[in-house]
This record gives sequence, C-alpha cells and structure tokens, in this order.
Amino acid sequence: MKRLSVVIAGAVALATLVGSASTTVAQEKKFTIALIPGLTTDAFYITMRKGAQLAADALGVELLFQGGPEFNPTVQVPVLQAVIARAPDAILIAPTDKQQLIAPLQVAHEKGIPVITVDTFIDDGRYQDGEGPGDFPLSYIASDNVLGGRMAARALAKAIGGKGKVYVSNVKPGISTTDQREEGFKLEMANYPEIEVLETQFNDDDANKAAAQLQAVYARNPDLKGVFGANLFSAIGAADGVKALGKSGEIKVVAFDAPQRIVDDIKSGLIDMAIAQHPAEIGYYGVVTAYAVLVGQSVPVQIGTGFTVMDASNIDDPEIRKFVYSD
Ligand code: T6T
Repeated sequence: MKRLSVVIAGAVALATLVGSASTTVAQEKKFTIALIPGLTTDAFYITMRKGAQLAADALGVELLFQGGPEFNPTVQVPVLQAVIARAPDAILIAPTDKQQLIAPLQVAHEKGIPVITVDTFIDDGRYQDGEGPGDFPLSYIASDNVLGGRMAARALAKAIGGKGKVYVSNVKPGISTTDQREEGFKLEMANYPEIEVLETQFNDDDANKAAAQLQAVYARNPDLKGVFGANLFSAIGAADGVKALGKSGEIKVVAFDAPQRIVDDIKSGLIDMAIAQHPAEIGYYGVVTAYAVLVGQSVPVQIGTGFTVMDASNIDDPEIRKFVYSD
C-alpha cells in the first residue's frame, strides 16, 4: 500500500514536471503566424496588416505577411503553397474564391497547420459544423457583408428619392464578401418598388474597367440614377466614370470601403456615402484568435467586426477619420 502511494506520488510529480516543462516550451517558442491577404496593394489589406502587427507585437509573435499582386485564386494559390512550405504555426488567409481555395487550404489543415479565414470565407462559411468540404477552418473574422449591402441600398434609395435605375459595380462572382454585399443590396432594394436594379457589372477588381462600365451603362440608360460600388476598386472606378460623364452629384455613388481617395470624393460631392469596414480590427483579432488556438484555447467560430458610415456630415470628425484606411 505504501509502495503504491509512492508510485502514484511519483507519477503525479512526473506529470507535473512534464506539464510545467511543456508549458515553458510553449511560452518560450516564438510562434510564426502567416497572413495571406487578397492582394498586397489594396489599402484594405494594408490596414489589416497594421492591426495584425499590433497584436503580433503585443503577443511576441512573428507575423509573416505574404500575398500576390492581384485578387485572384490563380495568383493566390501558389502564394499559399509557398507559405505552407515555410511551415508557419498558423495561417490567416482572405481566400479569393469560395470554392477554389478549399483544396489548397485542406493541404495546410492536413499538415496540422490551423487555418483561420479573415475578410472572406470558403465554402458556405459555416465552419466546424461537420458539413461540407470546407468546414475545417477554426474561425472566420469579418464584417457582416449582407448587412453592409443592405445599408448601401438604404443609403442609395434615400439619395435618389426612392425611384429610378441603379446597378451594382462588383468584382466577380464567387467571392464571399462581394457576393454577400450584392445579395444584401438586392434584398433591401426589394422594399423600394419604384427602384429598378439593372444587371450587375463585373470589373475583375479593375477600377478602369468599372469606370468604362459606368459610362456604358449610362449610354444604355441615360436616366441612370445611382450605383453601388461593392468594394474599393469598384467604387473608385464607378466614381471615375461618373466624373468623366460630368455627372458628379447627379448620378449618386455609394461606396464600400474607405481609402483616402474615397474620403476626397465625399468631400467633393462625387461620392455620397461610404461604408468603411474595420480591417485593422479584423487583422488584430485574426492574430489573437490564432494565438489562442496555439496555446490551447477554444475560439469562437465566427467573430463579427463593425462598420463606420462616412458622409459629408461627419467626414471631418476625427472619431470618424480614424477609420480611413492606410495607403
Ligand atoms: O472590400 C475589401 C474586401 O472586404 C473584399 O473582400 C475585397 O475587396 C476589398 O479588399 C477592397 O478592395
């Protein structure tokens, strides 16, 4: 009996030692968290990186920021593969397509690298529910894009007095964020029987194309009243198109995203309203969430971040200005 209690005490001591040793190892290891943006030259992701870096510095984590020059799965997949080859402790990614990133991210998952998506999602965006091939990411941190689309529709409807023709300037189908913004916009516009929503124009994230499309839509519809630019480049391009037509203030523009250029356009009257996301917050919580996973905590499967609405009435307020993206 005495011997048994000694053995048990020894086992407990060993377990305690192993436990404390592994805790020490975990604390001493400097984690590397990779952040793969939709593209590197977009003020939205530049701002997200800043928030991520803030959290990384606070937690003593190394942040690896690696992306491509275009919002495109063909460009993003090789970047992801290169990141996986560097074996980071966790991957944060803004997938550029709901379907095409599932299999390449599955590779990371199978190697035991935790995957968290920021801004956009894969598959149906419902993770960890045991359903669908893309349910393995641990968390999704983003704006509520359906709500953002609804907010844009309400603002545009108000700006055009509740009647007339409008359309959505969008990137391309298959991107979770911009698909959901268009969905929310159309759902809300169904409440305005005198507003006609024309066919969506897809610009491949190219502002020049979006500007040319605005002018072409106007040529076919000289009674065009407004446009919703569903992301930064769509909005800037649509605004450029309105300006080129000399219709500033006549064709109303509601923008998603808030780089300095959109602020300037609000001040000049070219853009009526912008829905700023909080990309720094997305990056910050992305890193915090990955870190929590790495130290053995459970994490929320979804974290929603907010919006700030910018228009001529508040654009000079410093509390609003702090949500303008960094270039
Ligand atoms: O609107 C953001 C982002 O939320 C979207 O997923 C892609 O476009 C942006 O990066 C803006 O260009």
